Amino acid sequence: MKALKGLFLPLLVLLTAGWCAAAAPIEDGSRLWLRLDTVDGGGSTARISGVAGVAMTELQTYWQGGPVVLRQQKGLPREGYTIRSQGGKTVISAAGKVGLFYGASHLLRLQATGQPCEGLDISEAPFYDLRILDHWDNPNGTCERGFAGRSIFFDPDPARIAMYARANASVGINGTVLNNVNAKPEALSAASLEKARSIADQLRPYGIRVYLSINFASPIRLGGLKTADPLDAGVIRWWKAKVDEIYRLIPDFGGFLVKANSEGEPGPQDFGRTHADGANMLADILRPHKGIVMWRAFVYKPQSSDRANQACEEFMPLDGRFRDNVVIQIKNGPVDFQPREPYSPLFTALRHTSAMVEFQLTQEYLGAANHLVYLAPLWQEFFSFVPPGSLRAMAGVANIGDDVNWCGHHFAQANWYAFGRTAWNPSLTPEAIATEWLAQTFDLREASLRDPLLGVMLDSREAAVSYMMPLGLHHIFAGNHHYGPEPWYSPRGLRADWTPPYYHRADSVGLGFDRTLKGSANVAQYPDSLARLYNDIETCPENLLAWFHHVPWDHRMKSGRTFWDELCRKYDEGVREARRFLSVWDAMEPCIDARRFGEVQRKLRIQARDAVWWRDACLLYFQTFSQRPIPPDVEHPVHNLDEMMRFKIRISMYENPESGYTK
Ligand code: BDP
Repeated sequence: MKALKGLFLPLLVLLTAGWCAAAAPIEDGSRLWLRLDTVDGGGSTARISGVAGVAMTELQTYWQGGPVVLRQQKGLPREGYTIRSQGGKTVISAAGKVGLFYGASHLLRLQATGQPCEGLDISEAPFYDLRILDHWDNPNGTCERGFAGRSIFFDPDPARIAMYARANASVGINGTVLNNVNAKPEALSAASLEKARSIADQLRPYGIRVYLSINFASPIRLGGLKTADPLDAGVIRWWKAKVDEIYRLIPDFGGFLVKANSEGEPGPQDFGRTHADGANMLADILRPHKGIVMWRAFVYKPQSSDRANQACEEFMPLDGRFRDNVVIQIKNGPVDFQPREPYSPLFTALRHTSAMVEFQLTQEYLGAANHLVYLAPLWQEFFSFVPPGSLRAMAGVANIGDDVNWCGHHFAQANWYAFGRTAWNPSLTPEAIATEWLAQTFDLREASLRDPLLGVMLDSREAAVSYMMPLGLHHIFAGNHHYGPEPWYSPRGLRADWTPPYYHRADSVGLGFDRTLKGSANVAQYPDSLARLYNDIETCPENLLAWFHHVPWDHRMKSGRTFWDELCRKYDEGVREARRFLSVWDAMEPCIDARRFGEVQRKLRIQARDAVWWRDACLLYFQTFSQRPIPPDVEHPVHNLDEMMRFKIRISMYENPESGYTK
């Protein structure tokens, strides 16, 4: 079926390409999905009436239709809105100005996606109160795991910040953490706070609140105190003064994000206290200002038990001991933003503590800004295990930088867009969101033109899993920068859990991490029905097999093939998919403006080459353990293992690799 798709869809696009708008003007992607032409101001002023503010400006600038009335109305949900067609007018009502902007954005989206703008009777309210982007931006302007240039907050350009605000609000994002979770104490210096104030002032009209990541040792490293013990009176006084200072500058400041006792960052445990002691101290100080604490559960120690077990081990004894303005921020999976992980069992284990999910939009483990990977299907998979209603909020690690097109890859913008839309309404399907995005971003409204590309987006995450780490494999990335395969990476002296062999455990018997009751017992952290399912190699979903089991090379898969043969086939399938994506895109050339077409094509070529690199490196390396041939119907490696092992990309965690393996 896939092969057929590969053959016919590009052909279909070619045949229908005649319907594309004639040679679209060059675009650089800087307008994101907000590409409506501006209308001439004069006539529109009269057409848009009612409450003045950003909603009115937005409509005056972009709305092409008939009269719109903006109305403030009590009794509607805080950020919700209604849109009704009444007597030849469109009436947008909301409790406040932000709701009006959301309503205006909805109306403009209908226009931009070519949907009817008459006979409207729409009523919307966000699913989550908090829909927040976490920027991993450093005081020196670099972005940790950022692949789209430098921080937009470093030397903020007001026009750029205004566009950032509009873009976020257009999809309902209402919070932003300005700095890296690996926070420097100077994030709270007077100069940084002044900068945060200025950004907060620019974001406020669009309903976006500002938050900061803090370094738990700030009282020592910034305040000159001897301790940062959360129960120490002097420390509490220091934090209180700091919080008061922040709220004097930013009266609607949202609160703190805290990475504590994790990967070398300081935390309450350094002073013999618990995560709850640390979080509650801050929460009590923030409470009078209505601020919150997002306390991360991303904790693991070297040389102790299975890394996947550790968040539950640390946080379950504290369940119910956190203040109600503390939310535990948990990565979707128990290890670290891998192409596929089961959900983190902490979500279903916590009973008396608020939790929020942290997704990663920036593609640290998904080909950086070089690979097209649409993430909404990954989020949907997560929500099929963790009901959206069991969470208090949704956070996404931003993929935004000062690159002209914001995200490095034009299609990475779709992940920013989809994040906002999903946080607004988690029941929107990945397909519906991508359809909206393609119509707005590339003017692809015609199903025959859009659908092949929509298919690429929807299949892209599974393809990346296939060419990188299928069947439950995980964390076999190159060291440090995490771009490309290095399943053999194991420098002497490095903590084991920072090396791929810790995760894949390849040996002559098989491949994968035994997390069953006979192994690390990670399965026991899941609800009983799932624990049983995962514990048994015969019932464990095959896409998580090597996550939960050390799978014998000759284990029979549902297809009847051995595990080794299936692994080879999956890797190869991923390569074929990546090539198909390129051919679908190539056929779109008549429909896409030249600049964006060329830029995406260049990236898709890198992706297809990288897929081969992944397949060859992993299969050749694992073959040294399996000692089995690569099946004849699978494309054989074009590289050899020595070549692959010698190849190193030398980049830091702050840049996008120019290209992958090119030989
Ligand atoms: C890992 C990243 C690292 C982050 C860390 C975190 O490699 O750069 O600081 O997660 O989320 O994925 O704290």
